[in-house]
Amino acid sequence: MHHSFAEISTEDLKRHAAEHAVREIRPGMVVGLGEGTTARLAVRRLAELLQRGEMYDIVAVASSRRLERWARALGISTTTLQEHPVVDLTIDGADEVSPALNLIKGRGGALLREKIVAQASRREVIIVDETKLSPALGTRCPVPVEILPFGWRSQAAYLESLGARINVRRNGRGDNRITDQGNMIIDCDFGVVDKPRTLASNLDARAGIVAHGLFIDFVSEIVVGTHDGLRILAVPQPPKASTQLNPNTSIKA
Ligand code: A5P
Repeated sequence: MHHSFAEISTEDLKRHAAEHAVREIRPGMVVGLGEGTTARLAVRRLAELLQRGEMYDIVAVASSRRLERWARALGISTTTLQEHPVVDLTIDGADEVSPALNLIKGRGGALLREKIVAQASRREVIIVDETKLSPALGTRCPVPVEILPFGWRSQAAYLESLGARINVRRNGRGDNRITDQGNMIIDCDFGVVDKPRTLASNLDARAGIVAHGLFIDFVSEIVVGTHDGLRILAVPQPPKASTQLNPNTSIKA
């Protein structure tokens, strides 16, 4: 069926990207699943294919407890990284995508598990609609930072010293949002992040900061739903941050 451009909603753009990514799943795979409305469209699609018998013999690693429950309810067999430490293909969303194909993630609050799953994945396929593309990280959204509740005000001060305007994330009841790990999230508005690698290493180096939403060198492929059709942005080199056990060697997965 032909749609005029005006009829295509953001939801449709997300769905096109999600369906494209799901086509890359093969029987026998361990599949990583991310949080967010776009990634959930992929989960729903995968469940449909399984139900119809058009897909079989896959197990999924979910990157949040809530998502795991939901995937199981849809009939997807779930597993853990304990049982399957290497994931064949992960499909996840993103909040912002830079021209270098680096990401900000974590609006859904699952950034740490999403990063652990991405790091364990042979391929990390990111699905977004075109509104997520930005000229530089930090243009569209703040950088979520997951911190241990212990001494959190000292992390808040550290984040401010790096130039962030901070916002402790709260839930609907106005309480601090608590992650699956029992930690807090501080949304950090750094403005446009000129040096994402430097910022990432400053955050990685700080005890008490458990994770941050800058995903640098994690991506294999980005599927973008646009009004002109799908755009596939592929990373020529395999991502450095994933599946290598020793970053100083180049182990082939
Ligand atoms: C989840 O923690 C995030 O990293 C998501 O990938 C992000 O929030 C994308 O969500 P939407 O697909 O709903 O925009």
